[in-house]
Amino acid sequence: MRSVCAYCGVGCGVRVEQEAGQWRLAGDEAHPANRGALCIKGSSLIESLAFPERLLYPRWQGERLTWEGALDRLAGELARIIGESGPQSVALYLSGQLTTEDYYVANKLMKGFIGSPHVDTNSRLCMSSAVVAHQRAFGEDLVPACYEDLELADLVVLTGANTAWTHPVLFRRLQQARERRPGMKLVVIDPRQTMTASQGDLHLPLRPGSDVALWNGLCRYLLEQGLWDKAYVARHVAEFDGLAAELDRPCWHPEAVAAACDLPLCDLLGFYRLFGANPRTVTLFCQGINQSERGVDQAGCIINAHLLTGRIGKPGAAPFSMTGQPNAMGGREVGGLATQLAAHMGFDEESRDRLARFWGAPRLVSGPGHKAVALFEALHKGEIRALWVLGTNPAVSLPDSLRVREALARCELLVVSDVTADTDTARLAHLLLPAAAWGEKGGTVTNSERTISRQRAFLPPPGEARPDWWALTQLARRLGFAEAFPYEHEQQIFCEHAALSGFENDGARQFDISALAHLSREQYEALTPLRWPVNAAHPDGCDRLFADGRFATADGRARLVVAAPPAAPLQVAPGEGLPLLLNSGRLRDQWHTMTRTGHVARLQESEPWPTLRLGPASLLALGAEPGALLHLRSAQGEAHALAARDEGLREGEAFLPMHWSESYAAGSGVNRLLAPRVDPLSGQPAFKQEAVRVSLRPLRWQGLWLGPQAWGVPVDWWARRPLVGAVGGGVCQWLASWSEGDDACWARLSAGGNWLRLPQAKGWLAIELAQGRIASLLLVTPDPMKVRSDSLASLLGAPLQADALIATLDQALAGASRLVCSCLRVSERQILDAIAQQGIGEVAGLQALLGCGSNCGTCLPEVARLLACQQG
Ligand SMILES: Nc1nc2c(c(=O)[nH]1)N[C@H]1C(S)=C(S)[C@@H](COP(=O)(O)OP(=O)(O)OC[C@H]3O[C@@H](n4cnc5c(=O)[nH]c(N)nc54)[C@H](O)[C@@H]3O)O[C@H]1N2
Ligand SMILES: Nc1nc2c(c(=O)[nH]1)N[C@H]1C(S)=C(S)[C@@H](COP(=O)(O)OP(=O)(O)OC[C@H]3O[C@@H](n4cnc5c(=O)[nH]c(N)nc54)[C@H](O)[C@@H]3O)O[C@H]1N2
Ligand code: SF4
Ligand SMILES: [Mo]
Repeated sequence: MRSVCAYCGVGCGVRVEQEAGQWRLAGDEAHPANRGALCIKGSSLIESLAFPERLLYPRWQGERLTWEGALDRLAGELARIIGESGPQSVALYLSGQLTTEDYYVANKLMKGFIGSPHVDTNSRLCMSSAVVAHQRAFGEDLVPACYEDLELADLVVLTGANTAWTHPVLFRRLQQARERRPGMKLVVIDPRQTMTASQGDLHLPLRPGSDVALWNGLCRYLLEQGLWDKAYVARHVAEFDGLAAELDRPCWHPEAVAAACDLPLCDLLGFYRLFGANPRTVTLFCQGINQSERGVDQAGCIINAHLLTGRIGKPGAAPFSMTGQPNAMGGREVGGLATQLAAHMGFDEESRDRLARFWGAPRLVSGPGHKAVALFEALHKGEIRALWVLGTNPAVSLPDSLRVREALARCELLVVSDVTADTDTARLAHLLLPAAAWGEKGGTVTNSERTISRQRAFLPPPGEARPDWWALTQLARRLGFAEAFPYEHEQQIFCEHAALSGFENDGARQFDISALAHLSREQYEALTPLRWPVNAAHPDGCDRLFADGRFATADGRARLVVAAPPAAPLQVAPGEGLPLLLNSGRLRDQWHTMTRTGHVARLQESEPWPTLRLGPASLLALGAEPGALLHLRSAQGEAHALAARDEGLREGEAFLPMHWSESYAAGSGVNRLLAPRVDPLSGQPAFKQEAVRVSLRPLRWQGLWLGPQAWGVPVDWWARRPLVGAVGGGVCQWLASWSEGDDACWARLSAGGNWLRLPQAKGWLAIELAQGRIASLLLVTPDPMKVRSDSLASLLGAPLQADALIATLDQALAGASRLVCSCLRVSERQILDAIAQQGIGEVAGLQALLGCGSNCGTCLPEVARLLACQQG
């Protein structure tokens, strides 16, 4: 059966088949996004379904109840709250990981029938700056290009995107195109030298937040050098004079721009020349551009450069906003953001009237609702009394997360639909609703290049888990809207959505999939990937928009935008500790708040612990070795993480991954530190910049706990991961204490259970015995980072034998080796040994011997770096 990956916005097709009772998954060769390739996350989809705490039944305050009971209760409570405080007192918070069908029903119910405009989505944190930039420039939220354009381009610019890690299959496509056409150039613009940047022909490590200067500087250069397309601009682009006047200011001179961006002038000009010389240029941008107080302007300035040169709507030429989540684009189609209506309609009279008639909606909202950050603020104030969260974990992913938690905890009625009860948001819910997971539900999703793909169910939902659209439909019926919510199958919803996109659409809205409005159930089941629009003019879909130079504005012309100089860099308040600018983002093998990856052992191995990445000078200034516990403080809050060395950071800057929730570590979530600063136009939070102070946290003891369950005693800081190497699973947990000595820890341990304490050179090992076998253990050691936990894990369940114990301990203490290639499970040590002992001198040789980098290839630059270090 064919389906589509549940992780990133590349939207790779997968094939799932049963073999000898086991489900096997592979890439779908027929899917246009990936042509058979998959990255490590995609390949781990089947394993990811073994959720540790699957939510199987509806629960009200922890008590199991039936769906009937849950929905009656929900409808009753909502009706009461709406009766008392009006429809504006209830809200929905949705997710780019829902299907288009889920999303459509949620929006219709709230914006058309309940009459509350407060429906926003985690796409606000992700895509909303790009959405507004598209609307400003093109008149509609339209992504003009397709993935093939990255292969056809002569110059690819990746900015604010760590594509090698976050959209690996697309990056692989790009790399393969570069192998075929070595003349093709790749420029990466990112303050960090990421795995993506290290593979570029040119890396511009610009000062964070200086992107407007970089792109305005480029536009000025293009004008000055006569490298713009005068004829194209004359015919298809408006507001040229305004931009030209702005660009005349001295702050956009190359010298001034180089200073603002903190880049060598020759590198800056090198990029400008490359851009000027290559008509086939694609600029792909992602969160380094969107997640900023200037997100809309930054995206707008990138689009300006493409409009000025007419590089849009042509093969190999476009500005390309890459979407993050598998269905961020589908959410935008149905109006998932509080600032839109369905089918790319706005709140103008005509659109509202059209939508109200199409839906037969009694209470169509009159204007936009709260954007995510404001929505949670309204919740905090009690203006919103009931909130239903579907498919997202706002307690972790919103900025100022402690305040968000407070808001959630105060909420009178918090409903959470999720696949697991083990999320920071779900733990605060009054009503928990069990959602069918990927693999258990059908529907459609749209990827970054507008390709609509079918997600198909191949597993029965466990327990009483149900698709989200079903729960929403049942609620709608209970609230008295049965007639407008007749859905018994996703196909009915999809066809209605498709029909709406074409309803009274004379071409003014380019999002039009009306050719799919009459799909039968069989046709819907058999639907193959299609790139929208899919209508009378484009019955088979459409690769590129704006090919004719006509945009979705009233006069058909695109708009250039004027953006003022970037604001002054963030200042760190005076105080103790090292002042740093904190950046945040993603790791290759984790997905967001880890609910879908944290329990998969092989996805944990390359980065098992929450680490703050710092440059060598910062580490030196702190007196911290890698693995030391650090305390981070900002105006907003505090957090802890382990020190890690990253030579690719600009000095004075640090990077903390966004993934760690309270399920996986004590207070290591980056959003505890971030102020809720947002872009004024899009409301997208500025996740990439916060001023922090960092200091070393001196410890009384620390160590590793290995056991079947998590450590049960309070301890100052901990982080945990699934245990690799133990029969029957278990937990490996890093424990650290600054308030209590190790003797107190031992006294508490030995008071219960059958414990043995064995002194070590620098610490001790405590072993719990049950029926003569090792049940769990605690190794107190000054440097847990260096311990091979998989060796230790082999002790669990084994009988206590002195020789074996000593041999295993020696092995464990001899040092852990980081996993470099997650796909083929090749560690740094294996690679170094192959170089030193077998004399392998080339990446290809290492690939042939060990297999590293031969699947998704994202680790190849690291393999090359290890080789260079050993040889150098
Ligand atoms: N492995 C993995 N892949 C994912 C996800 C995941 O959780 N894990 N999530 C998916 C989702 S929802 C999304 S939105 C995408 C995000 O994909 P990306 O945007 O590629 O990922 P990020 O790591 O958030 O940030 C990208 C880069 O922006 C840089 N940056 C920071 N500040 C600036 C700046 O001022 N200017 C510029 N030019 N760059 C800056 C950061 O250093 C970082 O390397 O990834 C998707 N893919
Ligand atoms: N500091 C910082 N913060 C960030 C970012 C950053 O770069 N830095 N990036 C932001 C971005 S771009 C994004 S997209 C967000 C992501 O942040 P979130 O959306 O909060 O993160 P997820 O972990 O993906 O949450 C999805 C939830 O839905 C559940 N789920 C999975 N499938 C289903 C389903 O079918 N139905 C239902 N009902 N539930 C399901 C999962 O178990 C999980 O709990 O984080 C944002 N926050
Ligand atoms: S690149 Fe994205 S869509 Fe493709 S397999 Fe990996 S996570 Fe899934
Ligand atoms: Mo995202």
